[in-house]
Amino acid sequence: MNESVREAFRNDGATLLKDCLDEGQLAQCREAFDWAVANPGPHASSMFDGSEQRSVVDNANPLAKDRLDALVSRLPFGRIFADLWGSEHVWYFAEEIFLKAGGRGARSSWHQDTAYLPWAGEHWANAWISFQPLPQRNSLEIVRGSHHGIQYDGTTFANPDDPTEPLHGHGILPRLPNIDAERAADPDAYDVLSWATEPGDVVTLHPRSLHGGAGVDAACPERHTLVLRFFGDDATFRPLPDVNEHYARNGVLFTEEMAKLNPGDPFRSPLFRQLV
Ligand SMILES: O=C(O)CCC(=O)C(=O)O
Repeated sequence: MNESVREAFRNDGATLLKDCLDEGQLAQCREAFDWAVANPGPHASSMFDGSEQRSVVDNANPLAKDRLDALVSRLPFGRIFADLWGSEHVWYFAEEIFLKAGGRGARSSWHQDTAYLPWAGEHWANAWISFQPLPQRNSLEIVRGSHHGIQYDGTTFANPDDPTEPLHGHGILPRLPNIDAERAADPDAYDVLSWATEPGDVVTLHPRSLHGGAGVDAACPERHTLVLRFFGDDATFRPLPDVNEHYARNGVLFTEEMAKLNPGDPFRSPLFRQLV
C-alpha cells in the first residue's frame, strides 16, 4: 500500500480504496446484503411508503453473524487494515446495512459512530461497500480530520426538524453542529470529503469521523450499502454516557460481552473473528 493512503486515513479519517473488491468478492457481499434485508434482526428499522420510497437500516444482526464472519474471512480486509493502520492483528466487529430506494431525500444525518459505540483508539475502520455506481453527490460525506476532533453527542435520528437532537443529552457531550444548515449558508463551512464510487470501490472511514449524507435522487434513485466494521491493536473500550434509559455504558450491541470490559481495556473478545 502506498504511504499516501496510510497518511490520508491517519490524518483525514477516511480514504477511497479504489478497485478493492473483485467481482466474485462483491457478489458474495451482495448475497450477504440481500440475505440481511430479507432476514432483519432486532435492531432493524425500515420504512416503506406503499409506493416507491423505501429505506432499511440494520445493525449487527445476530441472525447474520455466522454468515458474515465466514464472508469476511474470504475478503481482503484483514490484510488491508493491518497495512493501513500498521496493526499486527485485525478483528471483524459486525455489519450495518443501508438500503435507500425511491429516488428522494433519505440523507443520513451527520453523526459519529463513537457516540453510539463504546470505542476509542486509532485502529478502527468502517468499510463502506455500495453495489451501485454512485455520483459524488450521492456518496458518503466525511468531515476531514474530525476523528481527531470533538466527540459530540449522537443524534436520535428521530426528529426530522432537528437532526442534532441529542441522543444522550444532559449536556454530557457537546451537541452536534447542524452541518447541513451551516453548509447551506456557506458551502465552505466544513472541509468535506466524498468520492464518486464504482462497484468494487470501498470508502473506508474511522468511525469517530463526522459522516452523513449519501441521499438518493432522480439520477441515483437507489443505493444498497454494506458496511463492515473492523478494529486492530490500538482499539480500546470507552464507556458511553449512562444518563438516559435508552443507552447504557456498553451501548446496545453485544452488551453482555461489553460488560466484561473496563475503561481503557483492549477491545478484545472471542466473539469477534480475528482475521490477522
Ligand atoms: O450509508 C449511509 O447512509 C450512512 C453510513 C454510516 O453511517 C456508516 O457507515 O456508519
